[in-house]
Amino acid sequence: MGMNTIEELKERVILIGVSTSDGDDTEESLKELKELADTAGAETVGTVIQNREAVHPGTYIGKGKIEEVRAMAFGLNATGVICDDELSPAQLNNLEQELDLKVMDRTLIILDIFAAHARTSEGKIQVELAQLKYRQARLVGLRNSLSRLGGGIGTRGPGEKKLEMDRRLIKSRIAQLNRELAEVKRHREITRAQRSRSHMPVAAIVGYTNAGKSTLLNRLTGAGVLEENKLFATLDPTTRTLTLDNGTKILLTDTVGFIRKLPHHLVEAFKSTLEEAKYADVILHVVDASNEQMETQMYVVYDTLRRLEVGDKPILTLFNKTDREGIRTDLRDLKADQTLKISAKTGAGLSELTDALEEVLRRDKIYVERLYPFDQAGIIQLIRKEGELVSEEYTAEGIEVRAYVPRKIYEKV
Ligand SMILES: Nc1nc2c(ncn2[C@@H]2O[C@H](COP(=O)(O)OP(=O)(O)OP(=O)(O)O)[C@@H](O)[C@H]2O)c(=O)[nH]1
Ligand SMILES: [Mg+2]
Repeated sequence: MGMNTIEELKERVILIGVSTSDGDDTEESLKELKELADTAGAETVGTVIQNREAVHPGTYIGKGKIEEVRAMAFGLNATGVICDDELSPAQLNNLEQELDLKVMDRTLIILDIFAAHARTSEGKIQVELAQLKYRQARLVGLRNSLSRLGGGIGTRGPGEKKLEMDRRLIKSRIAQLNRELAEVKRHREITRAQRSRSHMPVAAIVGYTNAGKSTLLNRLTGAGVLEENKLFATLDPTTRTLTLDNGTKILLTDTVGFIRKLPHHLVEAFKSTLEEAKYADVILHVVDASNEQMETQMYVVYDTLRRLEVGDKPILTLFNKTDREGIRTDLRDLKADQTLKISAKTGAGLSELTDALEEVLRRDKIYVERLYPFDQAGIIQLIRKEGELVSEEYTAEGIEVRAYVPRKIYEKV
């Protein structure tokens, strides 16, 4: 037994959700919260759902339910509760006092997981910023709640080990992080500009967390990105080159997964990472087709893309994990330009995927058949660089070329 015994104690939590209408997704959302809690290292010992017209503005749940949770916590030896929505500062305070337990919310858990998974300096800045913004408004309630166990969820992060609870310090640290982030953003823009000068098309892999995005990138490019049956295994974008059968080189980017109720602090802080999709030529939307919540998850992905103002782009929806038993046969996505069934794990469907990518990227190109005199071989060089040379044949009259060329060089060829 070391000095850190208390910190290593597994937190025992009760999950609390409020259902505001029959048939809403509170139950599913709580299942997901359980996975989040698990990823954050807490053990779920109980679950409570309150049916209420709206969340209680002062205490999240009503008085009777608070009593129930208190008794339950006593019986189950719970150390804390996690509410399935982001608590207001007042709700956090009040509930902490009423329950006499560590009070956490969904946002705090997600922030904690992000904090544990950030690897790059950009990721770390983004997480710390989001954490501080969350803490800023909740100083009192958090201090009481988090001091109860002397560690654990909510106290992890790339920033100060000790909880930074001084308003002024938080403010100046936020300002400093914002400056660092602006710098990082500038770098990212330079990289993007370089990329677009290289004329390589970009495909962004997006999808709900745990859908198999990293597995797909690894399978296609051998990228070696961490793939794990955990939520938010990947936070930092990884980009790799993929050469399609027709010789086109494209950039594939894997990035942070989406989740329902993604805290707006995180959307704000992770904007430059999440926005990878905004600069892509095509979006690969990975869906876990074995998940019962597939439809909600797809909805959340499209909603997040909308929040990020990712405009109209070709979307290929990839129904993944089809190697599993009992996959539905009616897999559809009306928002996608095309859908495919794949297994990132076994590789099934991936050659169809690269074919589909070739086709999509060809779409804004024009097919040309031309005969060039031998002294115009330079044009063929240009086509090879910017477009897709299907064939070239040397004849007596010159070079016969068949190719797809981007609009912007059409005039020149
Ligand atoms: N059976 C099966 N499992 C898969 C397949 N693709 C991914 N998985 C598993 O699903 C889990 C999540 O995969 P990841 O690639 O880490 O998922 P992700 O979308 O990158 O998740 P985050 O980074 O957390 O957002 C891992 O345990 C994978 O092994 C598949 O085609 N079939
Ligand atoms: Mg991943």
